[in-house]
Amino acid sequence: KNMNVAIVGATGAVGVEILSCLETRNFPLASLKLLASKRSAGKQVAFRGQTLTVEELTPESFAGVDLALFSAGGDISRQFAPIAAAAGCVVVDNSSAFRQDPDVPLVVPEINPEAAFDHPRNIIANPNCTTIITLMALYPLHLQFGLKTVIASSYQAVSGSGQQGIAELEGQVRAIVDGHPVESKVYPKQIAFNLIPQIDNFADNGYTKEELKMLNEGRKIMSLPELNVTCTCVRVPVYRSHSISVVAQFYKPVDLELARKAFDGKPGIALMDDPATRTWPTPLDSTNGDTCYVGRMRRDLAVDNALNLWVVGDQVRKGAALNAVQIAELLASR
Ligand code: A2P
Ligand code: 11C
Repeated sequence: KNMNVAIVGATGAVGVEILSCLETRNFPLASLKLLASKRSAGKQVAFRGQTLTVEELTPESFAGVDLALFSAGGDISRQFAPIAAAAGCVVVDNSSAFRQDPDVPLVVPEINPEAAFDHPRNIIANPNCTTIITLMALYPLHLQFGLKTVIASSYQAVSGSGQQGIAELEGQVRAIVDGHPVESKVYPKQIAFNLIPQIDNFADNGYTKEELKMLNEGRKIMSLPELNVTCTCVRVPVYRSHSISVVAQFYKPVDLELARKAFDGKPGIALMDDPATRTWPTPLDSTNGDTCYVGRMRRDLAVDNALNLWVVGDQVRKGAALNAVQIAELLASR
């Protein structure tokens, strides 16, 4: 059925991409409301040949709205998602605020679509971007061999920090090339021509919260409570698309040909893997696209029953906006 939809954080990096996904995928809309902070109220945005005006988010914003796609950060979600839900609106929330709530499903449509329909709090959580992209590659292999342990390092683009992350990288590159002093506001150190081995805050065990999302969200999405995950998340001076280097250990013996075939016909994920022709995916290959790519797949030499692989995906798209819109499409289909 056609739905009355609101985007909360419509002017942000993810919000703009949600708008684009709704447009290009021909989402069945009855109406669309764009919500952001007071700063953006009155801003005009083109959509399907019409002009929409951004409105300030208030507790009254959700009257008559069936579905709200939230992407304005955890604080806004914590404050406004329950208000929207109480108004009878189903929330698809991009923040980490509700992901571990047992009454909030955490959904990747290619993996656990049925979970989207069991949402007692009227809130559905969209997983962390690095987790979504990694699982897009690991889930087909899990179905084949049974996933036991994941050892990963991520290479995460600055757009994961929103528009301000993009602006900081661009500003620093310009400053350095022009010989001006570098200013860091978003990141604790210079990101241009550098790497930062901390994403999100530290937990007590020395891991960052971003790293623990891969563990906790991976277990919940794939219903694998025993899954072992260890991860180091690194910010890299790339505008867009996250990359993940993964060693995945399985219960069953792995076979490389079977592993390659595991991706045949699977939506949203494709092999880009041919050493003979130097074929492997880079962040630029997935940027602005819907598909995640796997390359460099090989039997791991150090870990038993394991595959070593390289995954890339557009984290603004499949890692956030597209996944949220796919969840919305599931809801609209019933
Ligand atoms: P605004 O553009 O008006 O600041 P990003 O992740 O790219 O930084 O974007 C964050 C999004 O969240 C933007 O759309 C931003 O709107 C929105 N946002 C930030 N603070 C608020 C707020 N207090 N109320 C509503 N929306 C907000
Ligand atoms: C980043 N992955 O690249 C983060 C942004 O839990 O969804 C999104 C954080 C999250 O900084």
